[in-house]
This record gives sequence, structure tokens and C-alpha cells, in this order.
Amino acid sequence: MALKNKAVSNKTSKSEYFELLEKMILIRLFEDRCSEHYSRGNIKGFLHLYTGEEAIAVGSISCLEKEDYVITHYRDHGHALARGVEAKYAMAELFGKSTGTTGGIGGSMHIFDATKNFAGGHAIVGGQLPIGVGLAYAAKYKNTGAVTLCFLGDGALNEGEFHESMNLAALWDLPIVFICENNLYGMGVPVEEAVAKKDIFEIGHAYDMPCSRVDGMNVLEVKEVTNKIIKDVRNGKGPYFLEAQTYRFRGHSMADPSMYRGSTEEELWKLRDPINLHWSWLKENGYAKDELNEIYEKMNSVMDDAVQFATESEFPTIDDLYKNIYFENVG
Ligand SMILES: Cc1ncc(C[n+]2csc(CCOP(=O)(O)OP(=O)(O)O)c2C)c(N)n1
Ligand SMILES: [Mg+2]
Repeated sequence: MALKNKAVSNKTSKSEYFELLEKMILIRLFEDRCSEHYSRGNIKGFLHLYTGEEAIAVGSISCLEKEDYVITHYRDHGHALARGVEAKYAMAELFGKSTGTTGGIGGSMHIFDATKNFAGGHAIVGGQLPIGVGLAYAAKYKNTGAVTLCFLGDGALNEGEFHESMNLAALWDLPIVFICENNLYGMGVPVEEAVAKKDIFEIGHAYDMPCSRVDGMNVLEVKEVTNKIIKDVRNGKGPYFLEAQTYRFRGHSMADPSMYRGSTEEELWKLRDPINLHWSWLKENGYAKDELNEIYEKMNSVMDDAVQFATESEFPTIDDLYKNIYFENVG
């Protein structure tokens, strides 16, 4: 495990550096509130938190334009917030309220916001991949210039549709970046017991797709690397496969006490907390002094508002269950 936070070239402005920090703290506090309200029974169903992995969504999504697309797996709160989905609508969705991003019908794993080109939140492992390829195909066909960032977990690497998606994306030279968030486990299964390829990013070679690995705990490195990739993809160089190495600081879901991994491993990774790493970098490089408490206060107040909004919103009605459904009467 590389423990150094690499310096990156100085093309990002001070306000952008702080924006990255704020976004990561926003996600961290959002997940803390989710955990609290799951325990209180206000959030029901499955809940998978993104705590520890914030730098990947924040660093990469910060490089996108408005017309670009983001699509992801079920651990989706971080990607949604990084893409600009407002915390109060995401929280209302988790509370199952009609003001949520999918009217309270989707829940934690299905946050969706067409106004932000955020195409979900998909609960089936690998299910987002062919849809992401479809978004990229549409962009190429319509010549919109949009790039699709398609996130997946290491667990999706063994799904057939991962390989079908990689193949079609490469065959058709589509403007898509696959970002594999390798957090070392798929539920409780260590990645080395599930994936035959040791250096995961090299799977891209099987499809003649350019590929590399990035430190997923270092927001500046993620930003710099994905920025270059996105530029190339936008300029017609075809798809890219990026492995981001990371770690989830909590169990797979709220129901998982994480008994399969050692506390030493967890503690070692927590030394590389992406928020602390970025904060230290900002201080060491003269960008920050003592603003951290103020940022936490500001983000905590965003969370207070989000929880209040979610609490005071109404549940959907029984009639809402029958809206937005495709069906064909074959009787
Ligand atoms: C097709 C399918 N198989 C199994 C599951 C059950 N399942 C939910 S999450 C998960 C593990 C996925 O791990 P990974 O992709 O590494 O994501 P992470 O939870 O580590 O972020 C599994 C097997 C599912 N949702 N879909
Ligand atoms: Mg995983």
C-alpha cells in the first residue's frame, strides 16, 4: 500500500481545491446521517455507505461538463452528491418520501436525476454497465460530445455483462470511461479470491482499451488522471478502463459487521483517509490554515436541513405505485 499523498501539477485553483474538500466532507456527513437514521428506523431496506471512497467520485466527477453522464452501482450516494444532486432530495429518497429523487420509490440504491445527467444508482451488480454503454453510444450517434463516466465495483468484474460492455465500448470506440472502484472486497469476498487477474486495470488490455491504475484515496491524483482521460475520450480516442484503489471504512451494508477483515488492515487504510490526506496537503502547500471546523459546521447545517426536509415530506400514495410503469396488457 503506497502511503504517500503525491503532489500533482498546479493547474487547479485554490477555490477548486476547497470545493473538492467540501464535497468529500458533504458526502462523509451525509453517510453519517444515513447511518444514524437507518438505526432510528427512518431509512429502511438496504443501505451501502461510500465512506472512505469519497475521493474517487469527487475527483473524477469534478472534471465533467454539464452534458456528460454519470452512471453507477448501488453504493451511489457519493456519486449523486458529487454530481450536484441536492442532499435534501437524496435524503428524502432514502426516507422513502415523495420529494425524493425518484419520488421515494427507488430508495438508497436507485438515486436518479435526469436534470443532472445522473443515470442512477443500479442494484444489480454490473447492471449499469450496458446502460452506460448505451448512453455513450447515443452520445456518439448524436454527436453531442458527451462523455459517460461509468462506475463499477470490483465485484462486477466477474459478471458477463462487464465483458460484453467492455467489448462493445471498444469495438464501437465509444466515449466512455469505466472506473472500477477496487475496494478489495465484494461483500465479504477478498478480490484476490474472486478475480483471476492480479493487476485488475490490465483487464483493459484484453479489449485493446487503454487502462491504468490510480490512488483512489488521493483526490488530486484522481482529478488529474481522470481529467486527462476525459479529454482524450472526448477527443475521440475511444473508451478507457481505470482502476481506482480504495477501501470502504464500513461494512458492505449496514447489516455487515465486517468480521472477515482484520482491524489492523482497517486502521492502516484509515491512515489514508482521503479527507485527512487532502486537508494535510492543503496545509502543507500553504492553501489552508484553520478552515476545517468552519467547513464541517457548514456541511452539518446542510445535513440538518436535508434531514428536516426529508422528515417533514410526505410518503408517496398507493396510487404513486402505478405511475411510471411500462406494461403491456397481453390478456
Ligand atoms: C447480479 C447480482 N448478483 C449478486 C448481487 C448481490 N450483491 C450485492 S452487492 C454484491 C457485491 C458487489 O461488490 P463490489 O462490486 O465489489 O462493490 P462494493 O460493495 O465493494 O462497492 C453482491 C454480490 C447483486 N446485487 N446482483
Ligand atoms: Mg468491492
